[in-house]
Amino acid sequence: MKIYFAGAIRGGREDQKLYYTLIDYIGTKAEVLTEHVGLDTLSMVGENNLSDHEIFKRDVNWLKSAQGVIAEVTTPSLGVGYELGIAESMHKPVLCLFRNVNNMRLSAMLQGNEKFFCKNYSSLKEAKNYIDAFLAKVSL
Ligand code: 6IA
Repeated sequence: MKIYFAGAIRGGREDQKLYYTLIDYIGTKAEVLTEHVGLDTLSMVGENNLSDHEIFKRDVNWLKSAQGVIAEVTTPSLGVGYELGIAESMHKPVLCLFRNVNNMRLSAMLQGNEKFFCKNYSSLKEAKNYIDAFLAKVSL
């Protein structure tokens, strides 16, 4: 099963270590197409061996080939929001994971979309449980 993991890059790399941990976990159960999102070598500037247009085309093709999308959406990112819109138009199942921090709330455009599985979590264990439930649904 192929999973597209989405997380902020130019939106901010504060949660990079968390992305790495989640990707590592998902990778024990599925193929993660976008492992680079969790790498500490990918800065806010991003990959420099590909043009923005090449990255866009590659990511849209990966979205096409994925069975599902898992996004860590705590750090707001235009790119992640756009990817989720594309995923919806492709009828892909989408899990949005939002960390409970400082009474922040997830955008209504994600939280209010009944086609998305949006989950708030406070611990890694909780996030992993949501991932397990999502992967079980996607693999049916
Ligand atoms: O707006 P953001 O940069 O935060 O968007 C992040 C999302 O877009 C991630 O989920 C990625 O899948 C995708 N994405 C954005 N930029 C890149 C990238 N390099 N490499 C791979 N995926 C990306 C950044 C640009 C580089 C040529 C300098």
